[in-house]
Amino acid sequence: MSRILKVAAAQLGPVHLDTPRAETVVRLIRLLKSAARQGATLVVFPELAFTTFFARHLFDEPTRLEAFFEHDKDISRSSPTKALFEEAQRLGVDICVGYAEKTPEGRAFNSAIYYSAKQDRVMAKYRKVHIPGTREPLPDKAAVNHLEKRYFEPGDLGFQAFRAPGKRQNADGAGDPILGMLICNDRRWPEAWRCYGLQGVEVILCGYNTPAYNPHFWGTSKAMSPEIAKSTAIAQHKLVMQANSYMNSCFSIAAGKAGLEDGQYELIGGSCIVGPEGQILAEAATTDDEVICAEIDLDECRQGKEHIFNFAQHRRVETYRRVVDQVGVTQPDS
Ligand code: CDT
Repeated sequence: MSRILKVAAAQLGPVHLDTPRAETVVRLIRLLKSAARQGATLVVFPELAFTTFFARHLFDEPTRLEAFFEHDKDISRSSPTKALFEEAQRLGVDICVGYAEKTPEGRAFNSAIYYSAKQDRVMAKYRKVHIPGTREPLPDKAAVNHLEKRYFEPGDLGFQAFRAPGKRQNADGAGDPILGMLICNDRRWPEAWRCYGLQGVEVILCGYNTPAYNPHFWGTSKAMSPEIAKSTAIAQHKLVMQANSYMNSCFSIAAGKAGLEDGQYELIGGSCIVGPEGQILAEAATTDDEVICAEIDLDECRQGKEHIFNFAQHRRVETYRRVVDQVGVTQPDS
């Protein structure tokens, strides 16, 4: 019995500092419509999809910073973001989208939500856990900052899997697809994937903004050329999506923001859809607005889940203590 789903990643080309939110929403809707035309019923959008990657900037004026956050509790009902959700409802397409969340208490998170068209509501929220970069700007004035630690708290919702209602194709007793969300840097942490793997996740939805070249943070060598750094960043992105999909026997959909923001800050493209054997099923060819689609059969997750990565049969938790008891490295004395 197959459980087939057509899914899409909606890659977004550059969004600039002064790009009005409404203009970006129009582009997101265009991508959504294109995915729907190709038959997709689930579309993943990038991290911080409504704005530029503002964490590279230090804002002196608090109001300037606040303008990048969504302050409404339910962005599927407030302007200008609600237009995207209304269109998803009209098309019957579920969406996962990232945004900068400011809670009524003033807490700031780098968040993603899952909107179910069938239920016409946001039915799951996730907040990025591993916050990269620094709190303070780098002393080197020429450096491109990455101030996520200044602007966001670590997520407090954990890695909670959920089912997408109504996305089961046949009534063979299998439940609706089990999904989990990740945001950018979280995709590099196997602990995050395993938390979802242990809930039987079948599809990971991941939005990202990954710099192509940022020698203060990025790359294995400061001497790396921008070209090598970019191809390495793309290779590492695919490596973690493919390896972790394989090791948790699940599909994954990665949607990036790409291209040159403000004419000088380059983000990698490489949006992709990966299968449970670690194989790439679809991959973006550009660094601009682009939709990629794949038909996925969720039952293909079973081979791995029932055999090589059958957790119940093979995991040896008595040997994994360090993974939760220890944060940093403790080297052996001898
Ligand atoms: N957005 C995000 O999390 N980007 C990181 C790069 C951080 S470099 C300090 C990433 O893992 O792609």
